[in-house]
Amino acid sequence: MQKLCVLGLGYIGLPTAAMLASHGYAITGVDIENELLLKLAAGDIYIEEPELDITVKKLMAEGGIKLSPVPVPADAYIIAVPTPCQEDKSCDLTYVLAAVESILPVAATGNVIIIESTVPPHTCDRIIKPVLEAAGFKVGADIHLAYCPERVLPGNIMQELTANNRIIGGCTRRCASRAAEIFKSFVNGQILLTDAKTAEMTKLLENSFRDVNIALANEITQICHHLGINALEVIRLANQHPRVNVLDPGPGVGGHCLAVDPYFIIEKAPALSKIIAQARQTNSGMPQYIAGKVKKLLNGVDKARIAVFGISYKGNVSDLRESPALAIIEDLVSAGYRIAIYDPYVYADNHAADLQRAVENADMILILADHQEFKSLDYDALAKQMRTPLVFDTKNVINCNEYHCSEIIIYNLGNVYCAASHGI
Ligand code: SAJ
Repeated sequence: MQKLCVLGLGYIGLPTAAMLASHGYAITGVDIENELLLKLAAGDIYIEEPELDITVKKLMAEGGIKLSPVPVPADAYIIAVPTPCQEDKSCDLTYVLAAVESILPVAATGNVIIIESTVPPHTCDRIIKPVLEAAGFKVGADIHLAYCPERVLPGNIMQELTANNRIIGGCTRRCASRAAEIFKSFVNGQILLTDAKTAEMTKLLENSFRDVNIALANEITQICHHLGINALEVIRLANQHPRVNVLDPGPGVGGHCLAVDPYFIIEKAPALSKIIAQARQTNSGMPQYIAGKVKKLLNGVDKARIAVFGISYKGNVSDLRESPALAIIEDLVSAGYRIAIYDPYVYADNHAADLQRAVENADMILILADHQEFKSLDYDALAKQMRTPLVFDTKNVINCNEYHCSEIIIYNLGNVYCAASHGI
């Protein structure tokens, strides 16, 4: 049985390790966080993903995944460690390089080393390959290096790990084909071979495209508000065109992907990355825009109390990384508003009690994440417990048509009826 080390047991590494162990590989999961290894060994699966919990627990019980703080001799190594943004928004490769260095003592001729972490273009060719060659290996001859970006959607990782097409970018064609052999064991989608720098750039383009599209939606929404036009209706109708697909406006763009990856292109070509940089600026400005709308809506309400519904970076996940909700809350707290938070994914204790406590005497329900639960709440019933029956729905989860004859006043990001008649 082929032995494989997965370095980095986070949102991508742990599901990948579980998937490979379920498809016939002898897996050793490696992580520098001893705390995390202890949690895993105790069956505490710290990542909420459908099917992940059951799969990992079963594999741990059967010895399908062994754990180690350092890499062990194996046939292949997959590196899925964080690549955070530094202060200047450039990519921090510290963890990736530390992972590569940690493999060197056990690396052997014929090994395959696969980078899954999102990295700037030319990282494999110009930064990782020299480290391996300085250790005496000839990349493409006696060791193989490839870049294989993941494109799974948090909240649906286990399903997308097998279904999605996969890009395999090798430092040489042989590197790509050696890495492809591993992914063919579980990927039902197409396996698309290319070179490493193309694969690195492709991954960044995928997320930059999505970030630019969302920025267009956010910009159109601000323009429509200014012109008294319902932005959501404009986007809905525009998307009826066979070749138009404008995404949804929102309170901003969070997560460790779209909010970070475009900067890895900008750092390599700042003078040329104009649209990409502007999109980042537009999306990063949305929390301030939303906070400004909240203040307008609550103008004149003394010591206003706001019930924030949803603080994770997107609906139906508990991940808070780069969440725009946190920036909005910080702005409102520093402006003197009293904030109560209700997020069934982040604070999974007593939902009913938390919900009541949040809305009691509130002057606004501010929806900042599109959690499934928020789509079916009875806002009329909640309004009866509020001091001011007001909802600002920045994720457009509420069907306003259901509340036309009720007491509650609902704004969403495009609804000009609310915007114009109440001057937001
Ligand atoms: N968002 C909007 N409007 C939209 C869609 C999303 O404001 O129409 C916001 C979300 O609320 C969230 C942020 O953007 O704050 C990112 O959400 P997302 O739906 O793009 O999901 P991510 O960031 O969790 O996953 C993305 C995906 N990339 C693409 O769809 C191109 C996923 O496939 C990647 O694997 C992942 O980034 C990654 O890890 O790179």
